[in-house]
Amino acid sequence: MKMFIENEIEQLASTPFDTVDSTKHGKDDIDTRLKWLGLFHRRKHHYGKFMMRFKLPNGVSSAAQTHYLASVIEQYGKDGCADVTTRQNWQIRGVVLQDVPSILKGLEQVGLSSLQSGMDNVRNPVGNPLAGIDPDEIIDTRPYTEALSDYIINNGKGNTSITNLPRKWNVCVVGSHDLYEHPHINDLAYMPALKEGRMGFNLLVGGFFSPKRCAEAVPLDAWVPEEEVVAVCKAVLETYRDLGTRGNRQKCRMMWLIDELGIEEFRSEVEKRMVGKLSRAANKDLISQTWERRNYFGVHPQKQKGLYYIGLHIPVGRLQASEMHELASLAELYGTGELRLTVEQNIIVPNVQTEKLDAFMKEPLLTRFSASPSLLQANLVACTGSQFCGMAIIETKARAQKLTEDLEKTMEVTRPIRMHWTGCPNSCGQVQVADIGFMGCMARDENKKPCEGVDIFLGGRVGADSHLGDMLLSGIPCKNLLPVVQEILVEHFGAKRKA
Ligand code: SRM
Ligand code: SF4
Repeated sequence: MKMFIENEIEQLASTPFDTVDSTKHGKDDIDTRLKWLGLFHRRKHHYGKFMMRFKLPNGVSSAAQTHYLASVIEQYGKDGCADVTTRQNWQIRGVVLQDVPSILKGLEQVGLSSLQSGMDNVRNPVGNPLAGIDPDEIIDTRPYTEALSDYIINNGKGNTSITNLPRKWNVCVVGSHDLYEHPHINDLAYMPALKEGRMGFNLLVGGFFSPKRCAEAVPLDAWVPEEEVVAVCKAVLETYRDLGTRGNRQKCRMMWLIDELGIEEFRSEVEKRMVGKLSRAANKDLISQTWERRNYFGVHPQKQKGLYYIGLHIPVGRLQASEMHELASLAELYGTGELRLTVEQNIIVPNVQTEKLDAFMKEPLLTRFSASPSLLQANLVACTGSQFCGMAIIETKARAQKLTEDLEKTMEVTRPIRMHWTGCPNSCGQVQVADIGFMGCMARDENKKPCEGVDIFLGGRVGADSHLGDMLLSGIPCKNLLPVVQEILVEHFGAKRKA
């Protein structure tokens, strides 16, 4: 943070990479401390190159932002690419240290920040990807996710009071019955709820995934009016910062503190850090328990008459520079330049007028980013995996694509099936929320030789009856996966084999 606030990054960037990497302190800067500035050195699989992660509240990306990020990665040739992440965010790749000061300036000019996006920091605030455009929305989440982000990074200047949390921390604001934001797996989730006629939010706390333990968020029995969204976030974060354990990193997420104190004691610690009393939860939140989660692909009318949003499928969230430029240009030509990123690693183009719809749907880019993806492709999610991630046990993105294509060729399904892949037990690809989840592990082949494999999860739910899935099978070699998944599709999802 000091490097950013006092501009020491200029000095680091002007030192040859090998020189920085030759000392213990320099190595630690490169591999760990730069994560506070959103820079992740890919030492194992992309030496000398950084992944850069941002704050993109609510997943809203303007044309200027999308074009700018594309212009950064295009200078890195085949090393440069971008991903839509499972927190409706952009990540770019190929960044070299010497370019960082100019990239930071460029980011500022387009209103983006990479601050505090890794290590023990608050991650991208997630909101409803259809905020402000959905005829059925309960509340527009954008003002809240933006206010949260502004507080978290102090309007892009850095907020050092919350940059040394016991561990990472996730927040989301729910805006529709669909629960696109996955409130049950965030450390703090705001659920829209009316109390005595006032709009506000009931709070859920403590949802998280980690290799040793996964927990669904629990009610805090607290309600805040909409104007106290930031104040209560600050109070929860300060409670966690002040009281959370800082020992074994497998036991430091906020739920461990909630368990240690008990929910009432945790609540009273939060209340102590607020001005005034914390209200008890409203009797009921505004989420319908019988709502069927909607599909956002294709063309849908917005709440604004004569305007439409179009959901596009981005295969496993990966884009090249030219594709990002093209998407941003399409959004400018047909809409207002804006893109909405989703936690399923897809993109929605909002604000397209009726008379422009036909031409939009004929754009060549839609043959790659389909508006009507197949039932198996549409919700396919895959984390970074071993192509770039040093923690990965297996390759994910290409493998997820290949298996899905093989399943499409051989199976007939009648409803969307959400398949998630994650390269290791950290579960960045959220296998526990998937219909079928694949978590990377080492397995043994028929000759007892170690090979890349997966543990298979089944039965995760999102939406009204959200709950986490359980492991069904363990240690299946990846090369033997096709018949195993075909069988799961038949047995659990009513699929039929093609002739
Ligand atoms: Fe994650 C660490 C990628 C969402 C749980 N995650 C990492 C690192 C930074 C590891 C590293 O240094 O290489 C990965 C960077 C790989 C790369 O090069 O891209 C990484 N995580 C991702 C992304 C990009 C996956 C994706 O393909 O979309 C997601 C970025 C979201 C963002 O924009 O900020 C991502 N990670 C998640 C999620 C999902 C979520 O937030 O809903 C989780 C599980 C939920 C949670 O945290 O409660 C998640 N990531 C982890 C963990 C395990 C945390 C724990 O408490 O044990 C780690 C490892 C760690 O922190 O020690 C980790
Ligand atoms: Fe890397 Fe593991 Fe996260 Fe995948 S789940 S991005 S392999 S840390």
